[in-house]
Amino acid sequence: MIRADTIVAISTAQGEGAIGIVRLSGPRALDIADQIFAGKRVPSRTRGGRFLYGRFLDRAGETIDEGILLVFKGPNSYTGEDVVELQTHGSVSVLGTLLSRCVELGARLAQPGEFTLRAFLEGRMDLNQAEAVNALIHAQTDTARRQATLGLQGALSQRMDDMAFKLVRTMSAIQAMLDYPEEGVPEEDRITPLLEVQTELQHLLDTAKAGKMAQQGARLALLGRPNAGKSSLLNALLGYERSIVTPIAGTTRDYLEAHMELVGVPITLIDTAGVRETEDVIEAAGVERALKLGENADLVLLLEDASQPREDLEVAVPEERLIRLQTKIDLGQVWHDNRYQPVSAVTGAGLPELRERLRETLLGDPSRNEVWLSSERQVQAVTFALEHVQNALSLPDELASYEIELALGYLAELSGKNVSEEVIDQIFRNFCVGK
Ligand SMILES: Nc1nc2c(ncn2[C@@H]2O[C@H](COP(=O)(O)OP(=O)(O)OP(=O)(O)O)[C@@H](O)[C@H]2O)c(=O)[nH]1
Ligand SMILES: [Mg+2]
Repeated sequence: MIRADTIVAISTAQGEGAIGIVRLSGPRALDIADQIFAGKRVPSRTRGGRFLYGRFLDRAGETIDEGILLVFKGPNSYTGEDVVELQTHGSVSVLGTLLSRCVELGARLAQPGEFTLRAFLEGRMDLNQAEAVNALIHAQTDTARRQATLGLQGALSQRMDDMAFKLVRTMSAIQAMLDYPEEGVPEEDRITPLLEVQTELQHLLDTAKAGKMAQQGARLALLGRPNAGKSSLLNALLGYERSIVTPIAGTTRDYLEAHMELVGVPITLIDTAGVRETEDVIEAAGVERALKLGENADLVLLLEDASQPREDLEVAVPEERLIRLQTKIDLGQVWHDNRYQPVSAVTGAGLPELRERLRETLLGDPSRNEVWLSSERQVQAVTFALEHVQNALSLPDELASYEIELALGYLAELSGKNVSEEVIDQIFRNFCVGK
């Protein structure tokens, strides 16, 4: 499929840098390059995969900058079309002028993610891989990067293909059975592949939580009575003194956020005001905020001082989003409750166990070496596929065959076959311009 228009964008980040890149893709990319570039060779008469050194010119023939021009001839390029990259000094003015010149010569400004969209439409990558490109660009942690790289290499699509193969095998077994009922079909062709696919889909769904966390991160609120040690624990987890700590109850009044990576997840830690009844209007407003933040956080660390008589605090947070901590354990423990995990911000005792608990709660236990489901779109398709595989297991042959076909449809949708334009738009809208 040949697209008529040629797109252009600045592909490097905004602002000054050592190098900046303007990228062109489409049928006129080489023609525009010929007009903008002056060097020993002419871009359109160069073999793909080459780079040329020369000058980039404006309309009057004056030099905008010196630089390097890279030529990729379709279909051997990122988008599958002719692609040209103009590498110059990373100057806002140089890049802006080059971009305008390309538009003057007939290119159109690219939409966010339009280069990758073209790569997808040209069949250079499937939709899972396109999503992984964006995930990689936005990856904030090592875990997120690893996952995106796996996705980019096609790990998810490979698993889909393996499952589709098994489903097709069952379908033909059923077909044979319907056509030649007297022959009979061995169990391993009819049931076993379905059971295997069922297990595999369930397993994939179990990775969704980790996938979402690794990509989107989590908000962790520290809640407790005044002086419970919230600010001290925040500082201990961060590794520096971010929040003010004093022996005076009511030190933290407004909430405070700090960002860090914990167990491979981008985390926003939120220190809050100690919860108590108070006449002080400022403190009362802080307490109200604290409780609200707790309700909206992905996880609440509820802190209580182990060295003081119990002063229970009830919060409106469901158990699965709650980790109870007994603080200042170095000062001794005057009460016991095995729902509480002991920690000390001063000695660091219990912090490794807390990190481990956070890893389990936030990520579950998926293997780091396998690909995790990372988008709502993927989770939905896998959920539906699983539903139909389960139906196929419980229904008689004629109906099972139809259910398998539906399951196959959802697996195909995952890699981008038969998806609506709307879904595709939605995915690429979140991309950067120039990718
Ligand atoms: N020995 C010991 N002291 C601690 C520990 N954690 C906090 N403290 C002390 O307890 C006091 C209160 O600590 P903060 O971290 O300010 O407590 P907070 O929960 O933030 O208090 P508010 O901001 O008032 O709600 C300070 O004097 C800290 O030094 C701990 O693990 N061990
Ligand atoms: Mg505090």
